[in-house]
Amino acid sequence: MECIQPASGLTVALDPIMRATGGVWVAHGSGDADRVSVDARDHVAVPPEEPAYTLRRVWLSRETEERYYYGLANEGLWPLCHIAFHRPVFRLRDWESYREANQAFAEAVLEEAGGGPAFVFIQDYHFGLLPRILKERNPNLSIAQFWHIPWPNRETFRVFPWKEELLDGLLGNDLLGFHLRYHCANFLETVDRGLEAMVDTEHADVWRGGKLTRVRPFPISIDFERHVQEARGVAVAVHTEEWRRELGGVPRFLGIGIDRADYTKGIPDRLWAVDRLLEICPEYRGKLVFLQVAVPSRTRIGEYQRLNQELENITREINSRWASGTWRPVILCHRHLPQTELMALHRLSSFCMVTSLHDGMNLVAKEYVASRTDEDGVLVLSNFTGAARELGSALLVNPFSVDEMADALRRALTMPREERRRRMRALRRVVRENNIYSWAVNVMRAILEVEQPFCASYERERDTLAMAAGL
Ligand code: GDG
Repeated sequence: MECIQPASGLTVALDPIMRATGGVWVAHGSGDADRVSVDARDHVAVPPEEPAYTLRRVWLSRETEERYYYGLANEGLWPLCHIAFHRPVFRLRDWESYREANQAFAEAVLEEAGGGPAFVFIQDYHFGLLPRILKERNPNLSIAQFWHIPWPNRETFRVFPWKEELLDGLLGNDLLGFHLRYHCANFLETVDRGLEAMVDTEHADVWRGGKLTRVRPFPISIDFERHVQEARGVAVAVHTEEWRRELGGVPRFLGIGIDRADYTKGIPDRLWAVDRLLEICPEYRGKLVFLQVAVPSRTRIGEYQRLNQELENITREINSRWASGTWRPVILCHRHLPQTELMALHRLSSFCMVTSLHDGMNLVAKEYVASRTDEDGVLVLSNFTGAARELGSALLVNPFSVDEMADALRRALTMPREERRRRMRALRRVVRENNIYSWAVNVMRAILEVEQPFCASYERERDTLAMAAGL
């Protein structure tokens, strides 16, 4: 039995919070060893080597998982919210499974809360109906939800067939968080036009049926200090040597991209930008290698299988165009690598490309910056990531323009050391100061502001987090 951390921004962000506060994380048991690892109450303590919190497993049938998770959430809401030029797919059967799955999670949460007051923090777009169900069954719960992906403008959202039910579900929350103020504004406008509710745009509050929901931005982040410590550790040094060998000595210029293989991450255009660079700057031929880690994700969905095939084809085409001797400009890696190995790649590279077509935040950008304790390396970052709002010292690009990206690569490769240092310092300062603990403290503070009689019960968690955040 092996315990692995999935390649998912949500789990990477939330795990340190759970470690710091303890508590129960209610989660689907989708791994093939999950059933044998739980006790009679479907609990398992994690991480196995040093348990810090409890996972409460919820079991879904294969069909519910297929329809609720792959269907409604990932073929419907995911493309809808990313406005990614992929037509979202809406099937009534998927929506019914989404309802069912939200109900199943509600039962588990209500059981864990045991009828009393508790703080429930719901993660993501898979649980749009859960807050309302919880609030109705146990009004003593304080409920916050964080939506990890963008909220589109109301015009785009209008095509969602069950919008009223979904919006009403979300307004069961006491607090609803998005990464950006812009996403909050989109949500408020969607509610204002789509539902009977009073929207106070100035305070970003919504009243529906006498109940208040606060809507606030909380730009998510990473555990900066832990990341820095690990990046300086032995495991990373070992992986660095391994990669040096694998690459046959580090190429003169190494560029990297690290993503879940997802069509919102803009990987094809990024590879074409490398191709364009080789075309316009012959001096990099034979010297530049671009390594793309594309971890397979949601491969039961056709669109994702097609993307993997497309990446293979583009890589083959670019390599056959430019190959000479043993040199190939693009390496495509489909393996799931441990975080320490990703850190080694961060540290070996001259630049990192994060070119999502649309992304709620993007943690890879923040991880890259955290790994660069040498204050070197250049981050090329899409304007359409939440991260771009904070990381203005990166080279910001339009990910839809291959030429603009190629030009940014040229700038990255010719940037003087002093400028690289100045930019990287500024970037590191931002991520250090706004780490995952300050994110969680801000969420806790906001929920404490919503008047509740039993807030004192989780002031302790807020204080633990504030200490971890260095506040
Ligand atoms: C959603 C939103 C938002 C990648 N390859 C491997 C691996 N990864 C890790 C990265 C990073 C995480 O996966 C990906 O996080 P992102 O934030 O880039 O993207 P999503 O998964 O789409 O996350 C996003 C996030 O939620 C948090 O709110 O930022 O906008 O879409 O940590 O390093 N990890 C390992 N092996 C890999 O091969 N271990």
